[in-house]
Amino acid sequence: MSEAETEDQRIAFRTCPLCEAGCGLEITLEGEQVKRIRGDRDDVFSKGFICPKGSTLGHLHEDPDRLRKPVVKRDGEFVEVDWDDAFAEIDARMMPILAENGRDASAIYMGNPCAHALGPMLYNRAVIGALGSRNRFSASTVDQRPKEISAAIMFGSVSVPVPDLDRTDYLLMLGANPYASNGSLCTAPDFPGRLERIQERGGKVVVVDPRRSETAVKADQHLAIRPGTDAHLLAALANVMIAEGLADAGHVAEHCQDLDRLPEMLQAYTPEAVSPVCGLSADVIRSIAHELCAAPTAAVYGRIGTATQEFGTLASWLVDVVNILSGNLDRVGGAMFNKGAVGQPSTKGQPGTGRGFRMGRAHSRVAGRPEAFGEFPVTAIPEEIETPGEGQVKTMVLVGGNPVSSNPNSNRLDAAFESLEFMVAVDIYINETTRHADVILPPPSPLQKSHYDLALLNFAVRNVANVSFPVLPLEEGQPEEWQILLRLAGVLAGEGPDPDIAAMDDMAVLGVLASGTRDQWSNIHERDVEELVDELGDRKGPLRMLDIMLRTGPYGDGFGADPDGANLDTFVENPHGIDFGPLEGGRIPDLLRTPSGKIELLPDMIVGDLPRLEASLGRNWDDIMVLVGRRHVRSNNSWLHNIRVLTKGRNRCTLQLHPDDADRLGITHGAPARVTSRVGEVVVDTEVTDGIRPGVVSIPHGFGQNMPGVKLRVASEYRGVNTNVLTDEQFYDEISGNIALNGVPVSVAPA
Ligand SMILES: Nc1nc2c(c(=O)[nH]1)N[C@H]1C(S)=C(S)[C@@H](COP(=O)(O)OP(=O)(O)OC[C@H]3O[C@@H](n4cnc5c(=O)[nH]c(N)nc54)[C@H](O)[C@@H]3O)O[C@H]1N2
Ligand SMILES: Nc1nc2c(c(=O)[nH]1)N[C@H]1C(S)=C(S)[C@@H](COP(=O)(O)OP(=O)(O)OC[C@H]3O[C@@H](n4cnc5c(=O)[nH]c(N)nc54)[C@H](O)[C@@H]3O)O[C@H]1N2
Ligand code: SF4
Ligand SMILES: [Mo]
Repeated sequence: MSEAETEDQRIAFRTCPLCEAGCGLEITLEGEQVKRIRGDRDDVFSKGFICPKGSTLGHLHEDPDRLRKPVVKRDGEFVEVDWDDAFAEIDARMMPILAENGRDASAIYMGNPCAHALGPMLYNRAVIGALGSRNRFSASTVDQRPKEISAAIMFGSVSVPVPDLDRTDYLLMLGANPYASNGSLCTAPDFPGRLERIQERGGKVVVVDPRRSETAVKADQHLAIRPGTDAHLLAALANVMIAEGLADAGHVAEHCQDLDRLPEMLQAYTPEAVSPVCGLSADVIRSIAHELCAAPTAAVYGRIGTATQEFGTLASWLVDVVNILSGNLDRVGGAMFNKGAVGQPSTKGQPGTGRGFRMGRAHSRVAGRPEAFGEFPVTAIPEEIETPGEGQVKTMVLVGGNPVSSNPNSNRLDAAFESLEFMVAVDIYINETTRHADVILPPPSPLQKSHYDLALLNFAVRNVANVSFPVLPLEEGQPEEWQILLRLAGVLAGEGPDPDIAAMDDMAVLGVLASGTRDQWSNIHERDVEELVDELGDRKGPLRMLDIMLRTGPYGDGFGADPDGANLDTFVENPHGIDFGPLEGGRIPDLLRTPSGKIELLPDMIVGDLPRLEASLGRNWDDIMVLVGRRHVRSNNSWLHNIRVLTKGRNRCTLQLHPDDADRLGITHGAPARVTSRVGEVVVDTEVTDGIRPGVVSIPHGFGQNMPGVKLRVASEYRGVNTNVLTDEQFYDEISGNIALNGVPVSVAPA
């Protein structure tokens, strides 16, 4: 245990909410002043690891540009108002537009921090319900939607297998750079350290990335693949395993449907056929296939580079096909499934009882893009705002997102947002997108919130859980984020500017408990709802919801059914979290929720898209330059650039360009280059480096805060550009509709 250094100091612990690693923080406070933040050495999962961002939560809290009161736009300028006035403004201005044009004249966009905060995770659904619009969008379709779809169709629920980093002997990693990102769809604080330990125990790490990323530098082998061709490579790995008799799915074989149809589906993808496409030698491809099968244990892991590209769902699917064929799915050291403390579809119900994944239950108005998980792809946002007619989007609700920075074709989207009749944002900053808002409702800073990684702990490489409580009190009058969202929901439901949110919250709890007591799966089956409510005590809001989820989850007390089980109070007593043990193998078939009770290896959606992949084998892949992204450990998408300790130093928003391309194009290191795509153009500082594949350029996303009206004094000074001015909303993965941010055709010239 750490100790405070002086009598006035106290130490608090909480989970860092900034990225998916979820590191434990040890925070030293003096009064309401943060003195120091370092890694919590006693955290059961992160064990003291921290990155440069985690120690800046105090700076974020103190940032004078962070909004502390709602702002309303008057004559083009934001003015601070009190909370009642802000909600009255929404009621007075947005409701008439909805009354006149119908609910589909509105849209909602939910950004990345919604997956990192309890309020939005549990109460966005109230806002969505109250808004009553079919136009629902989120950052998921600029990110992981392909993987969610591939997991849902194969396993029947969003059960995404994660590489068993701590026990594997061989890791093949595609399109991920955890030395910068600290991992994604694989929750593993100190991901870099876990990789190094694979090597220390004699294992091998292979990185597939068009750039020699920080992770590739540390790997045993780096394959500088051509962007957008991971599906080809993975199909070839599967092809070799099948053709050379190496494939052995092990214990999951008997639970796979269509295993016998795979050879025919993948026969075109010989190493020789994909070699010119991927830009990798056939021998190397063959050797990776052999190594994956020969290693005592191995795991294939693909992330953003494999998802946000032209063949995103096929690549995501193939990652698990290769895991299956190499005998590594669902076994120790392979690709395994987490068993989250709050319960998941895979720990509720029975195998063979799932309804199966369905998408396309609705289609967007203008381009007819299919819904998935209740959302349309973000690529449909601009046209839905621009195109007149019934259902034209005229008002927008934005929760924790900055789409003008993060979504494709930013210039078009920016103009579309500008044209909205009304927009309300729940956000802490006035940035590229929220500058278009009419009302901004700021939630408190992370240090004033409770926290639990409801979504991300389901992808953790151990079964762990950790609840955090506020470290600092709220400012006078400041509502919690869930209260803001519920009040907004009440207004949107037509209850006027001051709805009874306590009653709404109570109703929500009764609803959750009632369905739990009704359903067979629950350990509160047929219990009395009122009695259960009493057991929950005085807590309100997300913590009460979380308590229900923990109690009914796999380690929970079942409201007394298992006196040794956990509930929220257990976590009050365990500020460093609770470790429920390593991931368990052999969970298939129990965790499957497909209608067949099997792994559905060749779903129709995949079969329908494979011809597109096969046709691309004949494409001329040379001769065009393509753009990819990257991340830096000191950034977090678009919104931490206002923290000076993170942005100081050299310009990190550079165009990485190979020396051969630089020579050919006549561009020198440090000089500005003009990058042009179908939709836009930027001028950006060049960084000539042999750490990128010839024919590929890279610009990180999230920069370019220097726009009129943005109130981010530090970030606006930064010499960066918005790379999404170049990315193209017409370039997307066919199945999921997810945007292809990588492999975007561009031309480059001296500026
Ligand atoms: N070219 C390119 N573009 C990309 C990517 C890429 O790799 N390349 N990556 C994509 C990915 S993976 C993602 S997830 C998206 C992210 O896309 P978005 O979610 O649209 O963008 P963020 O930059 O994460 O913006 C987060 C917003 O939330 C606000 N915020 C911060 N904390 C809170 C909070 O606690 N509550 C609320 N209500 N608001 C908060 C911030 O001020 C900011 O406005 O970007 C995508 N864009
Ligand atoms: N420091 C920091 N950490 C973050 C974030 C951040 O902005 N900053 N964002 C968070 C979010 S929202 C997410 S989703 C995660 C993402 O986490 P990661 O998936 O690890 O994302 P990146 O670090 O962008 O690494 C992606 C890599 O893919 C490579 N790549 C690009 N195109 C291709 C391709 O076609 N094929 C292959 N094989 N590789 C390709 C890029 O060169 C890059 O090195 O990071 C999270 N963590
Ligand atoms: S790695 Fe992620 S969770 Fe850990 S301290 Fe850094 S930003 Fe926070
Ligand atoms: Mo993301």
